[in-house]
Amino acid sequence: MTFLPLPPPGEAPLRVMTIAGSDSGGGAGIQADMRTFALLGLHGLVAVTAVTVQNSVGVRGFHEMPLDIVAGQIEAVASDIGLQAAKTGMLASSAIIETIADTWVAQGLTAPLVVDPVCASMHGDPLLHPSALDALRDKLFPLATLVTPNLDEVRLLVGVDVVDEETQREAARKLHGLGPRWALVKGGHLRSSSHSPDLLFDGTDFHEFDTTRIDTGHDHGAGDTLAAATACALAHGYSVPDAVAFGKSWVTECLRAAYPLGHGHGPVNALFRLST
Ligand code: PXL
Repeated sequence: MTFLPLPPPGEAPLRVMTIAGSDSGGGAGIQADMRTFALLGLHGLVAVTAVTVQNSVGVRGFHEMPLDIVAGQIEAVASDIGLQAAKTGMLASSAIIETIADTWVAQGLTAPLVVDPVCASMHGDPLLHPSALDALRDKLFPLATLVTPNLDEVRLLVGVDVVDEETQREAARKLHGLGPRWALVKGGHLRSSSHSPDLLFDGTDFHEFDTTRIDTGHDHGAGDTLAAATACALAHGYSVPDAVAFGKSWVTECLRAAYPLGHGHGPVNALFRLST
């Protein structure tokens, strides 16, 4: 694959912010985002929303950050360092989502924003209070350049059970109707398929991204990594379809290089970049 251009040493790289939760196992969340940012040559900025207590087997619990700390992290870096793109991951509660949306608007931020509407871990452990779905749809989606739900999140957000191409298109239309400029319905959880077809929609045109499924039990952090790499490409000025194509090829290589860890699911592996 081709990577993104690297900044010359001594010159400030483009900045991309993750607004997300910490994963103590280091596989997903902020830790995955920062790995992808760094290995693609961007400078990562962070607003921590929650600290999870988890390992490769599951999420044991999490602690939410106070709202002023969530807002303060965004304000501090936006007003000083500046950012060319951002992505959200685990947001935990409606109050945190509202705080992020209000801060984004108050700071006058116009950078591309990728919203990965994380609802649960791959083990099925909740990472978002069910009561927060309204805030996600009503407050954050209208600010998003791109939303990237998986099929479980699609069901929760727009009530569509994606089982084939037609229902995937219906889901994309409904998601787009909630206000983001683009909606990506990820097909990676269509386990019956030998392909991983993702569908991107801007209200007019559908774009399909079809790659062969990488069959690995070690795909912890895959969604985060796709959204993070897509945000990096958007920071570089890529169009949304080109940025998604880039993000998809990045996560595919990370999946190919995934490794086992602990007794459960290992993470996707952005470190593959160090050996290419
Ligand atoms: O992969 C989604 C995700 C995002 N953020 C955090 C997580 C997970 C999955 O476990 O723990 C913090």
